[in-house]
Amino acid sequence: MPGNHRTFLVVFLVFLSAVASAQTTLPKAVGPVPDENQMAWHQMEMNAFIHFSINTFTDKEWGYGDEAPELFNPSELDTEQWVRVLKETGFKGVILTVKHHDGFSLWPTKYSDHSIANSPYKNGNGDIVKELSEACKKYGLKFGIYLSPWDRNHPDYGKPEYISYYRNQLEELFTNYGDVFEMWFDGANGGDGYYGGTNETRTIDKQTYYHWPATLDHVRNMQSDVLFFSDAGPGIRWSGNENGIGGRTNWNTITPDTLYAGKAGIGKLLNTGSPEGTEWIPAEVNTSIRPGWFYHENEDSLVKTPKELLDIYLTSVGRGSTLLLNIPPDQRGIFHENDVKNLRKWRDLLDQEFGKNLALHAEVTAGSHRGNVNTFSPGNVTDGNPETYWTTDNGITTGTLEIDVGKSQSIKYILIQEYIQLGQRVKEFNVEIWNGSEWRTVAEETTIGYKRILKIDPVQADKMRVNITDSKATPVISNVEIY
Ligand code: FUL
Repeated sequence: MPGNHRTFLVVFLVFLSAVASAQTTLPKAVGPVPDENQMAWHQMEMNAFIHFSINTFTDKEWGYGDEAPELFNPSELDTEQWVRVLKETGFKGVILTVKHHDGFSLWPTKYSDHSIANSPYKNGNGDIVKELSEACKKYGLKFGIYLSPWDRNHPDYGKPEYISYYRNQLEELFTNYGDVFEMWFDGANGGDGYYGGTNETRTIDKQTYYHWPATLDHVRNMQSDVLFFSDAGPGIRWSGNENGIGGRTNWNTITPDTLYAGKAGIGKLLNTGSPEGTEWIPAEVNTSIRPGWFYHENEDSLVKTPKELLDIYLTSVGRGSTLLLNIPPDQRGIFHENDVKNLRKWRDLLDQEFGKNLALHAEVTAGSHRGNVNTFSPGNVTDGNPETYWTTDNGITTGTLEIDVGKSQSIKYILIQEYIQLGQRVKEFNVEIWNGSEWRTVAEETTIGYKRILKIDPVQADKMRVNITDSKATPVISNVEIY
């Protein structure tokens, strides 16, 4: 063989082996990816919100800020009852309104008299932030806080001095009660209030008043793992409504530059996110088990039914979001019987609907898989291991997974997960079932994300196909379940 031919052959072989090894290496991440804390948050799936404060005793949703602390007097407060019920029904974390818009603090803050220290509860020696954070530790749930930026009691609200007050309160909360997994800032800010007896209307510039970047840095210096929720993040974004409805198209990415808490008209964008978003800021779906956020006796008959809660589960967790479900303790300081009953029945319903995964260890085939190596084989989506996945060669952005459940069975739900540690990719997919004689399309959807659960009209089938028809890059699917 002449020398130049030999050189060509060697170069060609090196080229071929480079192509082959590129296909057997892990796919590169595409776009923004979740950080470790966000990933842990995705895996929590369901957290509880607890609205409990002076409003519980005045029968209001928004206190004006002039309520006497003496009104706060729960007779049977038991944070362990809250946490036990939440644990039993599948919640992984709890976020408490430690101070709502009325300014009343549930812990004995040094910086204001408008707190539990001046209430009859435990003769002024109570601290509900402590009680709940300890109950969470005991039962293994994560603890989070909602500290309303708006304070209708504080005389300095609207002035620069209030920002120091707000930061001082954050210092107490982030240094005395252990780890805080999520910090919730709501968008309602400014308006009329008591404000130290002036009874006036105070407005603030929502974008600049709180000096958010510096305030968040201040918190990060105390606890670096905390995730900040607000309309636009930076850790977690709002889903744009309070009805429990995550986006049917739901990108975990969004470009936050011009977004801020309380900005009008951004609900739709927050609901769907954007495929080209520059940051990983997933949506949290917050809603209440009752019409209001706080307990009102006249809503005792309006607690959401187990079936309504299942629907909310499907439009939140089932759309790749984390659910934050509010359960407000009553004036006794415990969850009301009706709420507990419906939560438990909802849990039973979830266990019944998602009790047996028909796809677990089922046989799976795909048109192709990356590098033709086992590491990326289609069987990874039914192996019950969230760390393994099926993916394709670079440049291939479509693909079909065919799952054989062995015999004809009734199918009602299909659950699919992307391996989002490598970015969210799938833009469009559909599901077909084999009814014995032909393939029939039962769902046509857009995004998958951390988890997608599709409810279909129950059908008898023995085979199912998930067809990825468009993706930002090679699809990376870690899990498929069938119920
Ligand atoms: C809103 C507040 O105004 C409501 O009272 C409630 O706390 C809800 C979760 O956030 O912004």
